[in-house]
Amino acid sequence: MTTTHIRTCPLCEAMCGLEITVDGDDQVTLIRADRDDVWSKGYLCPKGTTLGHLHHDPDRIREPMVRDGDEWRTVTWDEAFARCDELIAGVIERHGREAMTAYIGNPTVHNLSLSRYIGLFVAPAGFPMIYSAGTVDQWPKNVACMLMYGGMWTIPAPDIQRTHYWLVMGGNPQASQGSLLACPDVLGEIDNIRARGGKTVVIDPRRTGTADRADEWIPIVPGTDAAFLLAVVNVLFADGLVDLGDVHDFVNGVAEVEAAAREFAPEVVAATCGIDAPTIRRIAHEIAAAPSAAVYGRIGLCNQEFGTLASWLIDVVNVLTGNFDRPGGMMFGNPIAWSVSHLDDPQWADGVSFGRWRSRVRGTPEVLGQVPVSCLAEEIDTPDDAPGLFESPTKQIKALITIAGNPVISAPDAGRLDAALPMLECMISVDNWLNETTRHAHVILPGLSALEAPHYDDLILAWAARTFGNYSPPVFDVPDGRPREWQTLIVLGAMCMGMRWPDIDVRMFDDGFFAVACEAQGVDPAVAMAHYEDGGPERLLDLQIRTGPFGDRYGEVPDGLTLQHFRDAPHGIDLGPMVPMARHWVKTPSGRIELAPEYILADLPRLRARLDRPRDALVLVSRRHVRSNNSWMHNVKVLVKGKDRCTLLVHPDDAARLLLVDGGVARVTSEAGSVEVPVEVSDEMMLGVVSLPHGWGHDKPGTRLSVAREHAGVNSNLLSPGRLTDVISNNQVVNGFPVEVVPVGS
Ligand SMILES: Nc1nc2c(c(=O)[nH]1)N[C@H]1C(S)=C(S)[C@@H](COP(=O)(O)OP(=O)(O)OC[C@H]3O[C@@H](n4cnc5c(=O)[nH]c(N)nc54)[C@H](O)[C@@H]3O)O[C@H]1N2
Ligand SMILES: Nc1nc2c(c(=O)[nH]1)N[C@H]1C(S)=C(S)[C@@H](COP(=O)(O)OP(=O)(O)OC[C@H]3O[C@@H](n4cnc5c(=O)[nH]c(N)nc54)[C@H](O)[C@@H]3O)O[C@H]1N2
Ligand code: SF4
Ligand SMILES: [Mo]
Repeated sequence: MTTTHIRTCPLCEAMCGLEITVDGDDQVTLIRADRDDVWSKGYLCPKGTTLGHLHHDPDRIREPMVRDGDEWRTVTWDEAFARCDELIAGVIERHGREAMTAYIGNPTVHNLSLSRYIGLFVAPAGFPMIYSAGTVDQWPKNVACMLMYGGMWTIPAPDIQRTHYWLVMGGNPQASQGSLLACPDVLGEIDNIRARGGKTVVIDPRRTGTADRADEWIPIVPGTDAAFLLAVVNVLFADGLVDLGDVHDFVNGVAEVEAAAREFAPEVVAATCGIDAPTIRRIAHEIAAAPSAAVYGRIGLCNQEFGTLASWLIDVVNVLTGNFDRPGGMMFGNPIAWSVSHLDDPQWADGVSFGRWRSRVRGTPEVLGQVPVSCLAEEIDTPDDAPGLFESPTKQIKALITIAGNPVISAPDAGRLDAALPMLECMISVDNWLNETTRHAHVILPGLSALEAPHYDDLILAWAARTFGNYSPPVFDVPDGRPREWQTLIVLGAMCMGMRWPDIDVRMFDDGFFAVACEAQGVDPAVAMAHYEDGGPERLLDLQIRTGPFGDRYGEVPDGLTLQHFRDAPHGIDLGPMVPMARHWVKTPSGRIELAPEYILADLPRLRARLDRPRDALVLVSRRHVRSNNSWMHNVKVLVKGKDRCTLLVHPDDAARLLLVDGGVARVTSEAGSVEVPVEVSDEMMLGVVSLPHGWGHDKPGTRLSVAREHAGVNSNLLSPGRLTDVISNNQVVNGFPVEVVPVGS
C-alpha cells in the first residue's frame, strides 16, 4: 500500500514543498516537487529528493551511544541520560560551570524542535559563554541590524519578486538557494527581473552560476566590498542622488554617513577593489535610477575582513536610494508565526553594549554574547595557569555540549580543535551522525530524521519574499519513549543547571517556557494552556500563530489563524507579498533607523589602512555546491556521485604562472596549515583568487560515514587562520586570506 505525503523540505531557506511517496514497508520510494505548494509551486533542488536517503541511511544514529575508549556502545535512553548526568555533575563539582560551554550548529535553525527550544537549553545551562556557527556566518549582519534597527534578527531582505534592479554581492543562490533571502527558484526570479525590463548584477570574485544567469558580472578583490560600497555612497551624495523616499522622516545619521564616505571617492578605492572608477559610478547611478532596486550581500560579505562595514553599507545604500521598506526594495518580512528569536532577550534589557567580558586566552571582547568560534580550541587546550591569560568569566573548558554542529569541519583552525576535543572530561553531542566532531563525544544523543519530525520554519520566514506558512506533520511515527530533541535539550539544560537525572521534570520546564511566551504576547497562560493536552513545539507553534499578526488570539479574533488551519492546508497558506514593515520592526532607543552607528563608524580607519596595503598575490575564497549542505550531506550517495567537487578552482593565468595543471594536485598552504587538493583550472575565477569549498575532509578515523569516507575531500578550514576576524563583529574571515599554491608531483 503506497501513501503520499505533502511536506516542506527543511534543508535550506528555499522551503520547497515536496510530495513524498512511501510504500507499504515504510520505504520512501519517490520524492518530487509539490506543484501545488503555494510558495514553491513545483520548484526543488537535488537535495530535497534525498530526505528518504537521509532517513534510511544505515549510518544515521537512531539510538543513543556511549563511548568507552575507542569503543561505542548503543545504550537505552535511560542509560545515556544517566551517563550524561554523571559526566556533567562531575565537571560541575570539580570545575564549576565556568568550565562548561556549548557549540550550536546550523541545522538548529532548520529544525522545529531545536529552533524553538534551544533557548530552553542555553538559559538554564547558564554557561558564561557559548559558541555557534554564527561567527563563521552572519554575525556581522547581526551586529549591523542590532545597531541600525534594534534587533539582531531584524534583517531586511531584497524583494526580488518585484524589484527592477538586483545587486548581488557575495552570495551565490545558484548553489545556496538563497540565504537571509528566502525565495524559491532565485535564478528564475533573475529571469523575471529581466522580463520586467530590469537587471541583475553580481559582484563576486568568481563568475558563479548566479553570475552566469545575471546580466552582468563584476569581479572584486575579496574583502574590499566595504570600500566599493563607500564609493557608491560617495557618488550618491556627490551626484545628488540621495532620496530617502518613504523612510525620509525615520532615519538618523544621514549627515554622518555622508561625511564618512567623503574620502572614499571611486578613484580612491578602484585599485584596491579591482573595479574601475567609471564602473563604480555607473553602478551607483543605476541603483538610483531604477524604478526599484535592492542591494543584497551575503556570506562573501560577512566571512571577510570588513564584514560588518560591508553588511552595514548594503543597507545604507538601500536607505539612501529610497529603496528601503518599499516594494521592490529591501524589506522586512511579516511572518504569520512570530519567531522565538524575536522575543526580548534579557541580556539587552539595559540596552546593547559589546565587550562586556573577554575570552580568557585571546582576550577577545564579546560581541552579541559570543567570541569567534576559533577561540573554542584554545579555551580547551590552554590550562588556567598558563601565562598571559585575560580576566574572563570562564575557566579552561572541560565540558562541551554540541548541538547539531560539526565544528571540526566548519570552524577555522580546524586542526587545533580536532586535537583539543580529546582533552575534554565531558563531551555530549546531540547529533544524528558519528562524524568528525561527534567521534570525540562521550555520549551521542540522536534526534529524529526530518521525516520523523514535524516541521514549520521559524526565523527564515522573517526574511521571506512572501507572507506564508506551511506545516508538515511527521511522515513516520517514532516509538514511544524515544525523546524528541526538544526534550533532550531540556534535560541537558537542567543537568547543566545542577539538577540530577532522573529528577528532571521536562513538562515543568516546558510549561514554564510556554507561560513566559504567552505573557510576552499579552496572553493569559491559563487561558492558552486550557487549549492543550500536550506540550512541546507544536503547542508553542500554535501560540506563535495565534498571537501573530493574523492569529485568532484564542478566540478574540473570529477569523484568525491557528495551527489547525495549516493542518487543513497541506500545500500551505499564502497571504501575499512583502508589505512595508519598518515602523513595526525598528526598535532602536530613538525609535528611528540608525544609519550611522558609532560603533561601526569607528572601524573605518581600519578600512582606510587597507587601501594602502598592497594586494596579496593569491587569496582563497570559499564556495558552495547545490549538491552539498555544509559538512553533513556527503553521506548521500546520489549527491556525491560523479565528478569530484572538492577541487581548487584556479584562473588559467594563475595556473600557468604556478605550473598547475587541470586535474593535477596542488598543495595549498596558509599561515594556519596545508592541504593537498585536485586542481580545476577555470576562467570563472578572478585572477589572483582561488576557491575551495568548505564542508569536506571526511577521512578521519573513527567516524561512521561510509559513503562520505569514499568522497573525503579536504577540510578547507585547516587553512583558515583562527585569529583572522572581522574584529568588530568577532566573525571569522574564511574568505580573502593569503595562500601559497604549488604543484605536487607531476
Ligand atoms: N571555510 C568556510 N567555513 C565555513 C563556511 C564557509 O563558507 N567557508 N560557512 C560557515 C557557515 S555559513 C555555517 S552555517 C557553518 C556550519 O557549521 P556547522 O553547523 O558546525 O556544520 P554543519 O556541517 O552544518 O553540521 C551540522 C551537524 O548537524 C548534524 N545534524 C544534521 N541534521 C540534524 C538534526 O536534525 N538534528 C541534529 N541534532 N543534528 C543534525 C550533522 O550530523 C552535523 O554534525 O559552517 C561555516 N564554515
Ligand atoms: N547547496 C547548499 N546550500 C546551502 C549551503 C550549502 O552548504 N550548500 N549552506 C547554507 C548556509 S549555512 C548558508 S550561510 C548559505 C550561504 O549562502 P551564500 O551566501 O549564497 O553562499 P555561497 O554559495 O557560499 O556564496 C558566497 C559567494 O561569495 C563569494 N565571495 C567570497 N568572498 C567574497 C568577497 O570578499 N566579496 C564578494 N563580493 N564575494 C565574495 C564567493 O565566491 C561565493 O560565490 O547557504 C545555505 N545554503
Ligand atoms: S532548494 Fe533544495 S534543499 Fe532547499 S528547500 Fe528546496 S529542495 Fe530543499
Ligand atoms: Mo550558514
